[in-house]
Amino acid sequence: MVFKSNHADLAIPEVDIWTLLFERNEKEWTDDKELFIDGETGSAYNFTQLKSTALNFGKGLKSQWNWKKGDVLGIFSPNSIDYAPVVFGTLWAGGVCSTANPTYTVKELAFQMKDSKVKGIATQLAMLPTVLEAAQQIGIPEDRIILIGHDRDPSGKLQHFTQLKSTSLLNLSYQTRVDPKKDLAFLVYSSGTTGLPKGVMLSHTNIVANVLQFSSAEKRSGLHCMGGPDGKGDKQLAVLPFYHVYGLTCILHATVWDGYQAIALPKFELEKACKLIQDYQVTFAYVPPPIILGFAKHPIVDKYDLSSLKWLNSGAAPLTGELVDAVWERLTIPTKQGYGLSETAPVTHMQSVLEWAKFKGSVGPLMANMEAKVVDLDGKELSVGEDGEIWLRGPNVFQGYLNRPELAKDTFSECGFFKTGDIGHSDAKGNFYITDRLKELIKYKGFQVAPAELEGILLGHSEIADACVIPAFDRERSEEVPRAYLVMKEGVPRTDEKAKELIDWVASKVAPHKQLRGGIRFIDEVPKNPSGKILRRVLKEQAKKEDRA
Ligand code: 4UW
Repeated sequence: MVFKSNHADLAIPEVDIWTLLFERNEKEWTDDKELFIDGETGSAYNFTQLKSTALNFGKGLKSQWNWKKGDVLGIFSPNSIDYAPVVFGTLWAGGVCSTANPTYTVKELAFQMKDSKVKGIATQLAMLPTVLEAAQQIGIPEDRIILIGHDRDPSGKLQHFTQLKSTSLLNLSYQTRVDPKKDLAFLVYSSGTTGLPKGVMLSHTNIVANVLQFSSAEKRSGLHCMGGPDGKGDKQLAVLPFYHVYGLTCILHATVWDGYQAIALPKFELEKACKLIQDYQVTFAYVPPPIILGFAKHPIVDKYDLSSLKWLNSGAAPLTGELVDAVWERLTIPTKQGYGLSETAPVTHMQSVLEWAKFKGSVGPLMANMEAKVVDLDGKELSVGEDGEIWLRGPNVFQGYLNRPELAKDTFSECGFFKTGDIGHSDAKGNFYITDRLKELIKYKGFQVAPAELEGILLGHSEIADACVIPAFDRERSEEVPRAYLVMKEGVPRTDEKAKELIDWVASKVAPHKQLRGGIRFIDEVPKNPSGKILRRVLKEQAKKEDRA
């Protein structure tokens, strides 16, 4: 059967993101309301400042960098309020943003920037050594690197994004027109169901649709924008990284659409987050489960008055009912859940805050304009209560993987459903439950780890004959972690010391979230099917048994 959203379809306008957010006739709040506030310095952008800074940047790109429709800007930065004008200015100029994880190594950054063919990179001073090296490797000249954030380049060589000059040529002062349905707005990277990270092509319409779907779901939840210049109204803690689609749509875009205030922190630190909640009277936060765990269990939380918080929303990784209960017992606030993927821009399911206790463990019903199928391994459609792979269709579903048209047939069904690689079911009321993962992906604290990437690195080691990386479960911290099963070459000791040496060796080559926190196990052979495909399930089951023991 096809599961349809319980909510009436929304009219999704055929406009680009800039037009939706900035060329609007009506909004419930005034232009001088501060939308993005830097939690560390207190500096802020109100709507007017955001729009004019973004416009200046967009004009600067066109004048100084000869920016054309479809040109790509790489953004490599932790959360900064400058992320907003840089993204929106690039979109105004017809560009596409390729947003990268700010903890990437040179190699990881160079891979994404090259793959998405960036014309320039926006970054922060502290990250310059990584960017300069990556840029040199892929042939991006130094004058195509611009800074965002507080710090300026002491050598004066690199421009700050606010310094890009625009000429007065008339044709450069108009927004570059795009086709919202076809033209891309973002390239975010995801490994999908298998293999290495790939550019997820998100069009303007994908994001416009998801902002509206998400906003209407949250309004049903009782999130209201009562804000005005006095700062009243709903405020969110913006700790989800803006480079990730969850922070990009649900914070960066939704804040401008709905007029909440977003208090931005470059990095999650529980004590700083608690202090900001207390000082700014934050009312809600979108966070992954490890942060929920902090709110539920960490002693530091008791030092602060968090009574302004109305609810938390968890997503990006599984959340246990015990954790939901623990938050309620400590803070007397609901923790609701959402679900989505980079490929769906991202939100597809959203629990209402009014139903968090009734359907604990559910990610909620399908959002408006969405349809789903649950299918077995042969593609047979299943019905209510039966677990199978979740397939999704809607205006927020992406355009395919960049430069990988051959993946389309495995990614989409014949009737245009996107195959998520997640396993779950719907109950009779349309609430979905995610119960397992069919795909290879590992999620560490909500961050993607592609097993194929770690296996590639491990196979490059002179002592390793074969490798398989799978998700293990760290029971103490209640989180998924990558674990490697290795076949060593003859004569190599299979000792704890060797395992530690290899774990450190991998750590020196990857971003922190990809480290082998689940350890290394030595085996005689990686299980494979007759055509040589790794049978991950076998090792996943083995890991499950080990982790339970
Ligand atoms: N429970 C179990 C969940 C859940 C989950 C995601 O890195 P990506 O591509 O994307 C994300 C998106 C997170 C997200 C989107 C919208 C939303 O409302 C929300 O909460 C509000 C979170 O992380 O990884 C996608 C993969 O992450 C897993 C699942 O395996 C999915 O395919 N995942 N949310 N609630 N697993």
